[in-house]
Amino acid sequence: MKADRLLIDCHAATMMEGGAPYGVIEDAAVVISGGRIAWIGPRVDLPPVQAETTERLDGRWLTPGLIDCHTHLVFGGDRSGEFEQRLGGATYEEIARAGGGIVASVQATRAASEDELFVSAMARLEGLKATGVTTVEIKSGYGLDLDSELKMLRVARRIGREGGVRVRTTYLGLHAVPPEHRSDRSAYVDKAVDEILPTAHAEGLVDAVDAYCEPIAFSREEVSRLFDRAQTLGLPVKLHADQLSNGGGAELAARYRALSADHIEYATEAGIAAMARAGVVAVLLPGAFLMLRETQAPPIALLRAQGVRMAVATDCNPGTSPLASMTDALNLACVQFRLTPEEALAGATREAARALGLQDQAGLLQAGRAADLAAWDISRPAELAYWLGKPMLHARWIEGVRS
Ligand code: DI6
Ligand code: FE
Repeated sequence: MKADRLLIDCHAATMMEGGAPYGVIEDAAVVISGGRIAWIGPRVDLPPVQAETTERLDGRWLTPGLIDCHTHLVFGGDRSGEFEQRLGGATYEEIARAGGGIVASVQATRAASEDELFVSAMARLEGLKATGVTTVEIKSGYGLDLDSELKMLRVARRIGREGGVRVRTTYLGLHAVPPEHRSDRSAYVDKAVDEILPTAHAEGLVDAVDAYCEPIAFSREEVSRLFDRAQTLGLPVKLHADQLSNGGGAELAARYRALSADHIEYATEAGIAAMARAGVVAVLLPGAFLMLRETQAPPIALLRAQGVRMAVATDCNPGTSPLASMTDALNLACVQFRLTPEEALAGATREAARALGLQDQAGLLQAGRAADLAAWDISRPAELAYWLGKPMLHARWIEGVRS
């Protein structure tokens, strides 16, 4: 077999289900050809290969490239002042209702140029890349008018072209009511549904549609209007659901066969059952849980019992989750939500791919998939969820190209 690249002298945590924990192959070999994994298995079974490059990894571990399936990576300004206010006793809801919160980021994002947004997002992206991320989802939602939402989404696409990661974009039009519509929220929903989403979609800027379903944000009825339009356009949906209170978000996500319902701290047993029936992935966001000092963890036992797939993401955003490390997110998911390190790593690979509709392309080390890989200086896969702040990454490959 002819190939571009052969990786040897390594162990692989393939994250394939049904076999060894983490889908481990000890003393593995990986053959890469045309940007895809052409062969992976124990080195003793390796067929004859003529590879242009052979790389010895000195006993390091390979995993699928990590996938951060929920971020708000593009935004102007920062909200460290609100962090200080919260430490002084103010709550997230109080700050939001007083015109701070998301709306503060909207003002800063509208004021920023496309280049400024690109540069500041790239600085945060470095933290994700340094922790093995090869695919990142990026939401809009800090623009909230046509030009600013398009601006955010164009920056996200540019990150996909120039940033050294695979990017999936999400239109998060129903994130907050923008200040100019405070007295007329239904006109804003109309605009998001009838004008902004169709325009952004026509420009090829939208891979999925999201909304923030919460009493401080949008109601189920408002979200349904947006999701109906997304379905008409053939776009998959996701939902910020049941984070701060139970609002039936999990059921709503299930009704629309959403790719994912994210947060879900307050989802009920009925909501989880509906997600299970509809195949909705639960995206767990332990950074927001930490920063808001929440006390009610997502119903992990119910998710396991119902067989709901669990992904883990950073939710990197200026208000509730200034987290730019994917391995730290794994640790927080284990410590706060009691995921096992294997569940957490699956949540940042196989299940995160599913939460983005990429389950046939990424998220596993398997022949036929994109050669998106990470090599790590660790002695066991669980170390990825164990350390906080320790650099462990040796190299990343996207479609077989080392970076
Ligand atoms: N994701 C969000 O979009 C909101 N919370 C969350 O976890 C609000 C983010 C913000 O405050 O800017
Ligand atoms: Fe979010």
